[in-house]
Amino acid sequence: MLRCLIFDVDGTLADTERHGHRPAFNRAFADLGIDWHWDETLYGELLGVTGGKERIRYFLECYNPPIPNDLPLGWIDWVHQTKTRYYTDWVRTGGIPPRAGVMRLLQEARQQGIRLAISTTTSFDNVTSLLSSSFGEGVVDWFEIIGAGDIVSRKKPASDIYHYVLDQCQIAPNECVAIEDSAVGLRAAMGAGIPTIITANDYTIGQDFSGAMIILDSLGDPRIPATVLSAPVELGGGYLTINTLLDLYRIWAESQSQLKQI
Ligand code: XBP
Ligand code: MG
Repeated sequence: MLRCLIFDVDGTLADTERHGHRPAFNRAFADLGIDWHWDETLYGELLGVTGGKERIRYFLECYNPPIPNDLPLGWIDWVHQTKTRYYTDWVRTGGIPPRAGVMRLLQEARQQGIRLAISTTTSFDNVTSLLSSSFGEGVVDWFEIIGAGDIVSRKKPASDIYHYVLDQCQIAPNECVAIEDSAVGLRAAMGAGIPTIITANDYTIGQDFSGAMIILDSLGDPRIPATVLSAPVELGGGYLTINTLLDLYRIWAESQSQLKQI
């Protein structure tokens, strides 16, 4: 039985990578006199590495960028803290709205008594700022558990953050559905045995989503219908309802029991 929906944050709940994280990184680089600019294309590549600090380190190792001589010790943390400040300042203005269909699906899930949780690579404070400012006061409390950031040592595509959430919720993976936007997120959720829905965005649309229950370009809404990229069921009205999600879950559960019989 489906008991819990586990949401990713960046790129899934809202387009925070495009409208928040990337510009905030660039402003932080400029503040420290680091002559780097992560444009849309480059940032799309760098998103293969999750975690802001990890992303900076990966860029240093693999892209051979110029580095000023006079950077203080621990400058990566400094850049990341500065970036986080810019990010949360912007988020707190309500500047990044929920993606299409997210609020609707959250509300439907609550009405049906389905539990909600979050599994993300970004920090707890980034998540709560986004939820309070763009989703509404009190929405933070809709989520039973917010598994975030450095609470686990290995970030996605490792499954640690999903295992953490399952553990905290005291729930089995096959009683949950994860909602992710990226191939790394999909690997993390599926690695923990959780069936996963993909709502791709402009950064992730061409990625390999093999194994996902359904692939959409958003959850969709009556006025902003989703494009279906791959689906075993009809998406009535162009948006994913809880009832369609329950159908998908049944199909997934049947396929699992057939696999066991083989
Ligand atoms: C997305 C990420 C994060 C953010 C930056 O996480 O990869 O690294 O880009 O976050 P998810 P921080 O899709 O799992 O929500 O700078 O706070 O690390
Ligand atoms: Mg994501």
